[in-house]
Amino acid sequence: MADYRTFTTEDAKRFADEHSTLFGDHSKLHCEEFGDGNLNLVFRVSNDKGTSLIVKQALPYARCVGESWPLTIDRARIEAEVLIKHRKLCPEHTVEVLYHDPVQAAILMEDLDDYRILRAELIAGKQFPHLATQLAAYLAHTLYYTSDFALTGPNKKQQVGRFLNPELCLITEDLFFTDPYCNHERNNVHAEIRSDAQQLWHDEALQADVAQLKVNFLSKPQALLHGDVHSGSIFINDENCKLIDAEFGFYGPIGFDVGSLLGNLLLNYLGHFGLTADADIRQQHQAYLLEQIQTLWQAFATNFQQLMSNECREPSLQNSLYQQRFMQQVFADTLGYAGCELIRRTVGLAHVADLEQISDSATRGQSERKALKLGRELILQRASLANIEQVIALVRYQ
Ligand code: SR1
Ligand code: MG
Repeated sequence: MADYRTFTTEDAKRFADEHSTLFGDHSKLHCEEFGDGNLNLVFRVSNDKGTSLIVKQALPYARCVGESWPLTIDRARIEAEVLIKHRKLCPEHTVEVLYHDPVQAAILMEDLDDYRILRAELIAGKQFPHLATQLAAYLAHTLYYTSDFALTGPNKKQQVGRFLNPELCLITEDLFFTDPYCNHERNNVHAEIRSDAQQLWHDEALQADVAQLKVNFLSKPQALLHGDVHSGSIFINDENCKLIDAEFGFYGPIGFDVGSLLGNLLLNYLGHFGLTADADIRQQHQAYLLEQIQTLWQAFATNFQQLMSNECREPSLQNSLYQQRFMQQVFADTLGYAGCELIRRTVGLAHVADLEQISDSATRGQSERKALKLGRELILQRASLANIEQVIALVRYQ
């Protein structure tokens, strides 16, 4: 930490120039800081010929709160190592890390300047036919090849140790599983839904199930997760999508990554009740989202099952009955974590634009109430919902 200094645009230019040959010898470089995320500085460094790279630097505190919330800069190492590992396992859908400096907590990576952020695109009502199949491939490959099905016991334990990530996990433990279920000062509850939020603080049955999901999160190191698969961590264009921002990565329950994504697609579905006034356009977009949700689970489960059947070298895990049970448990976890994501993005610290951009507060309140209700049902019914079709039916009923 002694030699760490917060980058200026000049530092970011120098860093990009020193660690890449892309710009050539005599390039005049430009740089802007454009990060609007919760935690880090993000610079775009470019030359006159239009070549550009991204420099991301972890600040020693959470940017969205300020220096009163200190945060380890080791998260940049975690992010770089998770992305490098995930890119080896799924190069098509993982951003490329070119260099990582652990002292400056800085990462040099490809600029996805011909991509856009998925959340903004979905809010605008854009549709991407291959979204679910591409994300299912990313999730199945990264999660399968870092699980007990693919790694030996000793290797897996070593990996778990490299990615403990206690400080960032604690953020998730608090923001996902604790704050929304009590009157916490970090929460952000709109006046319109105050009484709905209060019900969460006294809902013992729901809190018991959330406690179970939290314990799973704390103590089920199934695979190396991305750890923050929301639609702001996904860049997309008409052909492809790529995951960025893996600083919350750690060995945790597979359903956490799948469920976070599912939850974000549902938030967009519910947001469109207030974002899109024209009923035909809204229904068409919502039908697209439900189709993608169905495909996401089906393609993820098919990919993962095929990998288990064809590639598993661990004899006891080759048992097909065990594999079926495993997928059923991942499905239940997925639904539970999707439910938690719906609730924490509605009443917790970190909201999403899918709901925040609904301008009329009463209309926004209706979407938020639906998010709380659907989140609750997904959590409570996660073990009794037998398949994704039943989940879709539950969503349609909202
Ligand atoms: C203080 S960090 C708030 C949220 O932003 C990140 O992207 C994670 O989702 C985290 O929960
Ligand atoms: Mg992030």
